[in-house]
Amino acid sequence: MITTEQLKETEVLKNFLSHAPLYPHGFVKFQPGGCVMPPCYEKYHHRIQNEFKARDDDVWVASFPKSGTTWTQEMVWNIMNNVDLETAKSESLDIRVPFMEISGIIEPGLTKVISENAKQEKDQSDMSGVMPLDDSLDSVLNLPTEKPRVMKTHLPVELMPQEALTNSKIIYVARNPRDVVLSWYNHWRILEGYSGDFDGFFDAFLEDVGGYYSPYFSHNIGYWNIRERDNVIFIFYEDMKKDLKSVIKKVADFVGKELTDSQIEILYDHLQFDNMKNNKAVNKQEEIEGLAKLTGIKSIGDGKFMNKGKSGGWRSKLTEDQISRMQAWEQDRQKNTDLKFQYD
Ligand code: PPS
Repeated sequence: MITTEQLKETEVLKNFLSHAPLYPHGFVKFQPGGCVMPPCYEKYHHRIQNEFKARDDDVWVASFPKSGTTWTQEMVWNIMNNVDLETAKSESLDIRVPFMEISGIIEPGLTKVISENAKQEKDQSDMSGVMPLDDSLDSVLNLPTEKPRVMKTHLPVELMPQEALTNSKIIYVARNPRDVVLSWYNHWRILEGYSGDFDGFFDAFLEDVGGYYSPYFSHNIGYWNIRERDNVIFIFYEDMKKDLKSVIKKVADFVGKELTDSQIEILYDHLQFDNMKNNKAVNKQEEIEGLAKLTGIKSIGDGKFMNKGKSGGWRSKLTEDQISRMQAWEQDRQKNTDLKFQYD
């Protein structure tokens, strides 16, 4: 049974929310687990619990945001679909691998603005890249039954449909928190119109209230603790950077697909950062532009969704003080786990 709890109104939280125009009602904590979400999520949570039914062959890509989800989605969809690059390049990833709960984290007022503006949009092509926002759960429920569904979620284990955690294949991708916080800040600037500076955002991240799906560590540790189940695999962004072919093989093996050497070569090339950055089926450029048009929220800064695509960027971006605060935070949050990250 899920309950919600108010967050402590600290200066750090107030500062964060004062720069987050899409969340006028702030955030609450969902218990058990303590996941930070907008209050409107509660209703969607119940819908997911009641309406979602796992299918025998379901496959999930799960993660804390900014951990390499899109990269993993594209890898997994291609593994599941015989490296069908023709479809992969022509159909948006958001349609092929829908994000189950996205509608639930959009405030109802904004959903209304989005759908009214969408109705007024005469040129339907402007909408082509936008993910199904008005009812993302439906887009998952309506995926054809002829082939396995591949779905995206950022839900922590406590909020996932429990039968999915036991019956479905789950590929969890994790990335070190120092690069995640930088990528997350860029995300909030370009997608949420976040107008605050990085320092305040960083403080909120360390206080475990830096945006929905926080806290970072309990999210990662929740999946880490179930990684030995036969239906779960835990992979790292940094390993994908270092040796993508091995990760492709490992994941293919996990989902029971055999790829030829030539398919692995083709997929490896397709998944390179520059190729994904220039591929409009996955780079989210149309989504960001479409969303800005529909919500009236403007991106701040000139960041891109496919922004840097590197490991270790934190070394030149975080101050010495931020690095030592982050290390202390990591040590504290990792006291009772053997989960370790790679930082370069
Ligand atoms: S989201 O919004 O949570 O789904 O974002 P997510 O996809 O998890 O993370 C986005 C970051 O992943 C980087 N990315 C890649 N890195 C390397 N190679 C490839 N092919 C690739 N594709 C996506 C993307 O650039 C974001 O990281 P940053 O550091 O912001 O560049």
